[in-house]
Amino acid sequence: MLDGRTVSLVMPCRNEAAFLEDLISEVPEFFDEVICVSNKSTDNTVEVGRRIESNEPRFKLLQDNRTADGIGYGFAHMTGINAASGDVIVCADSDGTYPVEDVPQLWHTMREIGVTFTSCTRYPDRGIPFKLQFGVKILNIEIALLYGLRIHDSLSGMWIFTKDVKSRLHLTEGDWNLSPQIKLNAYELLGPKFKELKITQKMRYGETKQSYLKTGLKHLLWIATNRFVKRSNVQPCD
Ligand SMILES: Nc1nc2c(ncn2[C@@H]2O[C@H](COP(=O)(O)OP(=O)(O)OP(=O)(O)O)[C@@H](O)[C@H]2O)c(=O)[nH]1
Ligand SMILES: [Mg+2]
Repeated sequence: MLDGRTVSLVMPCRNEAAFLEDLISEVPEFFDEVICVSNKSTDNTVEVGRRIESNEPRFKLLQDNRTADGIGYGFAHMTGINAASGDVIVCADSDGTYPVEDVPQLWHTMREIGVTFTSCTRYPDRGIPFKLQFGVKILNIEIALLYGLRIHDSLSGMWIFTKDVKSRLHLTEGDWNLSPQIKLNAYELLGPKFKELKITQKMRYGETKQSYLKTGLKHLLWIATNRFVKRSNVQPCD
């Protein structure tokens, strides 16, 4: 609980069996609920998740096996967010890179400045490899030019938002593009109640499986296409 509000943590998860128990054992007490959504894991993520469920009452392992071009990151998030019952919802990867322990401070800042959706930015951070910094920068510029949103981290995978925002985000992207979509939809919906707040990324548990160039090019295309496709179901800012 934070300030009398219940808090849910939603994490997409594919093939994270080796570190899932460690990760969940470190989830701070203020989270009332932890929902991990596996998508076509080929290791024993699901079995490990079932074992954690029997020891950790806050933990639930869900499965969503839909994919778009083999990726289910967005589908997993949609399922997890939909299932989350908290007054405040925190989304973060299940590879240990996002500092979920910083949520109380971030939430405090959100309340102080009257924000209902935060995208947690990893940038600026000189420690992040140049090719990733460069790729994210190009997407940030594309978003600024096409949407008028100045953002430092178009691909951050950590977001904090309130329950009332959840049902109005109208998420549809099943692959990696859910990440820019959630930010753009939140910004369109909330205007100044959308804000980035700085976090410091941590080292990943395990090896990366990400194809940075392929994923980056797909983002570049999606961000442009989305700008000119009618987004009739996103309500304008309050
Ligand atoms: N459910 C689901 N989760 C996924 C899928 N692909 C990746 N994930 C999870 O989504 C999170 C982000 O994936 P990562 O592989 O870390 O991608 P990334 O953060 O861009 O790259 P890294 O530099 O390797 O951290 C991780 O927690 C993965 O377990 C998928 O297709 N389905
Ligand atoms: Mg990651």
